[in-house]
This record gives sequence, structure tokens and C-alpha cells, in this order.
Amino acid sequence: MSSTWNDAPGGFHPVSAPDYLPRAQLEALQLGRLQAIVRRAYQRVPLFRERMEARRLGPDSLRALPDLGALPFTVKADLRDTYPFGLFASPMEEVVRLHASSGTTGKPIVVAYTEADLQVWTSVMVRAFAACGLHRGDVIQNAYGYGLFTGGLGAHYGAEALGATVIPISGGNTERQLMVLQDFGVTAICCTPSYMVHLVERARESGIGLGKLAVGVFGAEPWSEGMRRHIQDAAGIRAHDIYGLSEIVGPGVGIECLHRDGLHLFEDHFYPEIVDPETGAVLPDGSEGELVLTTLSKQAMPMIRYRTRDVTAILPEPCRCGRTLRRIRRIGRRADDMFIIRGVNVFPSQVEAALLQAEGTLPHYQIVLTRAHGLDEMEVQVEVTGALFSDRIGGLEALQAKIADAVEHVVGLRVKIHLAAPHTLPRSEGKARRVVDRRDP
Ligand code: DLL
Repeated sequence: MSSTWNDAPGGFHPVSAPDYLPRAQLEALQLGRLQAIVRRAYQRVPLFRERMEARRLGPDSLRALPDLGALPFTVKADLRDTYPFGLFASPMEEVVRLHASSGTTGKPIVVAYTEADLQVWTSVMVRAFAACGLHRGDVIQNAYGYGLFTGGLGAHYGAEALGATVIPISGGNTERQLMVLQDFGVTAICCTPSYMVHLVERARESGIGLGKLAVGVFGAEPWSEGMRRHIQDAAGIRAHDIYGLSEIVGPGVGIECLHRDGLHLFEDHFYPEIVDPETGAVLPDGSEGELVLTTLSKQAMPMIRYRTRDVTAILPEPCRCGRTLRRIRRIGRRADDMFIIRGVNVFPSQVEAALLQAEGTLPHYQIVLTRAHGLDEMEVQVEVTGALFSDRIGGLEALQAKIADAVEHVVGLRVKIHLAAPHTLPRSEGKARRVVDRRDP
């Protein structure tokens, strides 16, 4: 593997060659893989075969890529209903790894990988890191959680295969993270954006510098452009957005290149569609809707038309980086993270965007939903800077009103704003919990 990286087309890293395939070649590759994976799922996964037969479709029904639109969807409940191994398409002797993702309730969902699946996963993670400008010689602190969560091991093997030095520190223990960051000459970090905010804040308070840190690869939860600006300014780094989900592979489904204008999908392994979240109808490129993904090469657990619930749009225009892989817009919200307050639909991402506009706030916030006398209330709790908090009361009141105005402007609802002292809201080592719903079911 070469020791230099050039993001220009033609000057690409050998491992990234599939990123630059001419579209016609890529689509031919996709069709061949799609036909094979549909056949595999039909022959080996009873649930999928039953659904195909109910639609009078057979294993050879796919003649062209758009024919995929006629196939049945797979949803999260299918994984729960067949818990733990009901959707596996490989015998256990060929399954070399299991991961699991805990839902909000009950049993987790279980995902499986063959040796070949792990190789594909590693290869897309190598391409993801390369797209962030990382290469051999980089020292990558991997603060995604190791274990059943896919973030830790997914990023780990990708970074190792890239030829970088990996520090498998996992999540948590902020003091140790900061010591390692400085002492080991770390050049790149992987963690959730909310944990990065926490790390940077602690570093600043303890008077610890961030050494050689130059790049962050952040994902596993939605984060806004405002959050990116905050992280980049506070840490003096370049922040990339990485997307993925356990059901499809884990991290490495999509990544922002150096231009950071949408996430390139590794379309040679994951086939995207955008559908109307209500009707399931396939929408044209450019329209906002729910991302549906089909795995093109996954052996142990092929996913055909998996409804991610993540809302985005496919950006069909070519990217300045020269990759032919199409991009999706950053995922700001899920189709199911909306809540309704007094008849108004609210998304947490709207609240984050409004909060980060106000000077004096810190990107630590929580939305608390309560119900009193049958009426729903929403309170936004946000930390403010120490300087402002110790300021005279007038400053706080003015800020409170300003935030209430900003939230009202984007959400269309006047809500309570609680200004919290620094360090009083809970911190997360992994995915942040933004909404606390205290309403009775
Ligand atoms: O979060 C995999 C991952 C690990 C991705 C590390 C990136 C980095 P799950 O725990 O199964 O897998 O959660 C998947 O998290 O459907 C999205 O709703 C959300 N998500 C993941 N990445 C992003 C992102 C991992 N970059 C679910 N932006 C997905 C917004 C994201 N949401």
C-alpha cells in the first residue's frame, strides 16, 4: 500500500479504485450482485421466500436494477420476530462473528458475518478512512465502543488494514482518552460527535492540548452543521461524517470525502433507494425520503430493501472529488424520531439547529417531554457557558428569550427553556440521548 494519498481522480489509493468506477460498469456490477443475493435470500431465508411467493416472484425475477422496487421490504420488526438467527442465510459453521444492537425495548437484534462479509466490511472501512485523507502513518484513536456495538471493531479492522496505527481505547474514561491523545501522537479520532464535544470541553478545562489531532471521523448519531462547526473550531480539526447501521454492516455504509458535501455510499456493496416513508413508493433522486438499503454481497445475512427509517436524499450530481459513488445528504433525522406536542410535529434536529445559533450556549442539551392535566409540555434544557452563567441575571433572561424565539421560529411552538449550569446535563460515551419522554404511555 502506498504511503501517500492523493484524493484527485487518477491519483487514488489502490484500495479506493472501486470508488472511481465508470457508472455503467458500477451498475453492471450491482445488477450481477443483486441477482445473486436475491437468489441466495430466496433459497435460504424462509421469510423472504414466503414474501416473494406471495407476490408471485421467483429467484430470477430481477432483470434490471429498477425491478428491485417490486420486491418486499424488510423492517426492523422482522429481525425481532425471527430473533436471534431466523434471517441467517449461512450455516452457523460459516458464521465467524455476531454483533447485536440494542433497541429501546426488549431483545436486541442480532447480525451475522461470514469471513467474506468481514473482508467486505474491512474494505469499505479502509475506503472510508482513505476518503477522509487518512493513510499509513496516521495514529487513530478508536473511541467507539468495542463489543456488541459495531462501531469499535468495524473501525478497528478498517484502520488496521489501512496500515494506520490503531489505539483500541473504546469509549469512556475521558481522562485516559486525553492522556493517550497527547502522549501517543494521535492524528485522528473516531467517536460519536456528542462524545467529542465532551472530550474537547474536558481538554480545555484541564488545560490539555490536543497534540497532533487533525481529523475526526464521527457518526452513529445525527449531528448538525452547527455541531460540526463547534467541533472543528473548538478542536482545530477537520470533522467527517460516517454513516452505517448494524443491519447492513455497521459503520462504513457511507462517508464524507474531503469536500464534506454529502456522504458517498459504497454502492458496489450497498444499493440505495429513497422511498416515501408513508406509502413506500420509490422516489426519484434528489427527493427527500426514507433510505432503503439492499446489501449486494452480504452472505450471512442478506438484507433486501431494508427500511432504515433514516431520512435523506440521494444527491445525483457528481462530486468534485471524482468518486463516481453517489452521495446522500447528511442524515438529520429518522422517520420515527418525531414527537408531537400540542399538535405540532417536532424533530430533535430542529431544536439542535436553533440552539446552536444562540451565542453563549454549549452543545449539551436535552429535550424533556412531560404531561400535566392532559396537556403535553416540552422543555429544552441547555447548558450555557460558565462566563454567562455567572453573569448577572439579565443576561440569562435575555438568552432564554432569544432561544425561545429561535426554537419557536423553526418549530412553530413556544416552549420552556431551562438554562443549565455547565456540567449539569448528562454526558454520553456513545450515542447521546436527546429526548427524555416522561409522558405516560
Ligand atoms: O451506529 C453504526 C455506526 C458506528 C455508524 C459508528 C457510524 C459510526 P447502529 O447502532 O445499528 O449502528 O445504529 C444505526 O444510527 O440507522 C442512524 O439512525 C444512526 N446513525 C448512524 N450513523 C449516523 C450518522 C451504528 N452519521 C443508526 N448520522 C442509523 C446520523 C446516524 N445518524
